[in-house]
Amino acid sequence: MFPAQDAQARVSNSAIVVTGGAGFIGANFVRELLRATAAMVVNIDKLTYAGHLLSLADLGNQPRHHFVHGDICDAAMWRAVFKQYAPVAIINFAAESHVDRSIDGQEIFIQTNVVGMATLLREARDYHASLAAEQRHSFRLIQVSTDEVYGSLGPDDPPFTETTPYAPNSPYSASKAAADHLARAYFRTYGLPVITTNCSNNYGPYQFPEKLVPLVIRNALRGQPLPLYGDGLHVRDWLYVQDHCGALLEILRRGSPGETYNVGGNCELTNFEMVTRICTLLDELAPNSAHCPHHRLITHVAERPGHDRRYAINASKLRYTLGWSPRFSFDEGLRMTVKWCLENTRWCDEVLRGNYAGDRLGLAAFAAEGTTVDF
Ligand code: TDX
Repeated sequence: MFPAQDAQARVSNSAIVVTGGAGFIGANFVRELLRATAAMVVNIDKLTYAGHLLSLADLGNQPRHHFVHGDICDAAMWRAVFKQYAPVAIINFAAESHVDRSIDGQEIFIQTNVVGMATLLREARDYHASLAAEQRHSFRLIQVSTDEVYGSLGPDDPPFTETTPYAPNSPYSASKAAADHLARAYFRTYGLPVITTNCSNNYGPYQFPEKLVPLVIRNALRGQPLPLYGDGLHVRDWLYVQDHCGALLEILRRGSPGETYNVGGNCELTNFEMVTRICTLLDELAPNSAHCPHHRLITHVAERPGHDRRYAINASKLRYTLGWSPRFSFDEGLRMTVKWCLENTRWCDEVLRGNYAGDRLGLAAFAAEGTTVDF
């Protein structure tokens, strides 16, 4: 545990770097930092298909938010950022994250998730070594990872803990596992104060509509099939994104270097149950939809290769050491998410107008016309 004033300095008026802050969880976390701290937020994002400035549009006049269009693989960029901002912490969300895309092609996953992390670690190590003792002591690098690195659970297995061995099954999760191992090695070898977090499936505002929840909402409103891979009985453990962000802030403030923390919602649902709940909410919140009852659109499609059967997170370490627990129930979180999607169809149209190349069932129509956004 570190002195309280160090933790305070990390989240007061100093600069905190967020990578991938134009993506789903990153954009939510940037807002959480701006809301809950006095820190300057330096948001580095490459703006790939999954990162969009529209997700940050309401922060346009916020003087504590600095956007840097950059790639975490770019060592020169890191040196310039360290020189200009002298950050007290880095939270790394920058990653390729969609399993289906990693099955179609691994290269960008290895590049961003592994080479990018290796570059960030090496540059952060050199920066950290250059700091005065006090700043060196309080600096943090948080690697935001996933429960998928632990592999797949059987129906009666206990949830993943921080000591569950890594057993990734997709090119995506293998690339995240590699990055997490590098992070661990940098703590052990160089004393870089890295903390790794492994979170379960998130849902909420600004999630790119290739993931299950926003994809189902969008397809349902358009009368398109709601694709369930295989038998639809795969289990995920769902957490509202703002609760994930709250956990990360707590870990940034009081987490111990070299530790890993599991983050989860203690909310296991089969994909079929999740999709059915979304359909029921849509029936209620969009009663004029021509496609009520929406559950009739559920369609079983081909299985995802290597599809993990079940994820479940044991988050008791975070609860007992840092006192974190989710604020939102699943019902509250899902209702807010469906409402947000109903009120933000323009955001959805617009982010899908990028170089989106999804070709699985229900995705081709995403290339449809959208509206022009003044940004
Ligand atoms: O069309 C679909 N049909 C379907 O049945 C899609 C897109 C998904 N699914 C299934 C696959 C999964 O069992 O729904 C479940 C959730 O799928 P995704 O939203 O693709 O998430 P998942 O594969 O579980 O991985 C997610 O959680 C962990 C994120 O994408 C990862 O980035 C995160 O690390």
